[in-house]
Amino acid sequence: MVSSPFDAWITNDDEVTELLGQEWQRQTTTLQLIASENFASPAVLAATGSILTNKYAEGYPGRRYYGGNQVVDEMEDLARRRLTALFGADHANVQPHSGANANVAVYQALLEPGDTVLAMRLDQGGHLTHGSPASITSKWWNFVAYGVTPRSDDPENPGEMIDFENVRSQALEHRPKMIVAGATAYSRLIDPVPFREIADEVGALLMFDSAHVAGLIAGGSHPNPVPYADVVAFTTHKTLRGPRGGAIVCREEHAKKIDSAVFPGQQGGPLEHAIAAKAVAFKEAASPRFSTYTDQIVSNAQAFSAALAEEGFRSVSGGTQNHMVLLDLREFDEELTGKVAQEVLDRAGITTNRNTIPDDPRSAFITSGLRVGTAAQTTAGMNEGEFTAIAAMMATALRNRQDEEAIKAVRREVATLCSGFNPYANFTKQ
Ligand code: DSN
Repeated sequence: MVSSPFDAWITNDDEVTELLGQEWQRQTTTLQLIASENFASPAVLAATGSILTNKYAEGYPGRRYYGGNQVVDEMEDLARRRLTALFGADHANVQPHSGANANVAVYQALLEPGDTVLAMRLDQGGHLTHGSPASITSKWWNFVAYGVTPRSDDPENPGEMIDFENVRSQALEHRPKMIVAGATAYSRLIDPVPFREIADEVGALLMFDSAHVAGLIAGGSHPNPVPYADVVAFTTHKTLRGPRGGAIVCREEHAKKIDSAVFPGQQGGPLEHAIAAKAVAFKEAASPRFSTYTDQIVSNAQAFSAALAEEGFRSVSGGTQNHMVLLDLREFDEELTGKVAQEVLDRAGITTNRNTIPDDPRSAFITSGLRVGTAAQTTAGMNEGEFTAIAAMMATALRNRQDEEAIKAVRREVATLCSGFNPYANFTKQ
């Protein structure tokens, strides 16, 4: 049986213990480069696994539909206070179970069915809940899209960045009730100011989906959209390094509508164990050490992008200003798809995800792109030197993808590297 620090707690279920052991081994002996993942602290893990999972607490602090919520009320208030302080917001809702739930709750709170919303198209870097035809959001609301500028060979202006002329012209043409800023596959800093200006010009609300960059904002590495946006929605588990979940902060004028949309509009009982873990994460993110961490995430991503370029990979938009690099694999190898690259790298112990790139000729299931991120391995203590080495390992595995021995050799190199950077080195058996 493969062992993990949870063995002492799960004494009655060998199958679950074994699978947890295997996942423990996977996470600590291979490289986690998925841009939306991170390693939560042992304190966050412990709060997530706490007895608060036992408690029903439909409603909000002081207005619950069940008894016995004195402690839970204090816990949720603590999480809300920490979150409003972290971002300088008027109001916080910490109940969304996920980022998608948070986004849909914002739409439900501030829009009527059929209202027009302007957001970034999924294949340009947006998210499913920004009106993708596959998402319920496109059925309830009338989404129109903006995208990125065309690619250019000018190194001073490489293109593939948010096209604010397109945002403005779409806004003037469609007069949306809401504009959504924010992306999931976009490696550039998103400035909230031009979004606010365009929203004001057409009388639209501004929602900022900061799921990917919430941690970078908390650490001060990216600008805070809270002074500019009506609402900011995000996940708590990406760069923010908390438990899996969502949260919303908003201006006081929207507080009541946002709360009603989350509960009872979208959800039933809140996950108070996750809320306790969010409180832990918000405290961690408020510490000066967290700013050092988020600056290091960005610096690592920039070193990673440069080292990948040396290996012949092209970064979409020519580089990065956040925690991710979106690779156009065609430059490295015209035949290599994102799907194959992800599978080969999995075998080499390097976990990534395939991703469409702007104007991708291949489908979302195959793709010409690969998305990599630095947040998790930066948590584990890796710096620019390690990311430069990882770029070389990726290139070796992908160049030799028909050669199983070469891939195994990279996997051994990965294991050696990971052995010096275990994110849970001090998290021993209870
Ligand atoms: N799954 C998230 C991501 O990977 O970006 C978006 O929902």
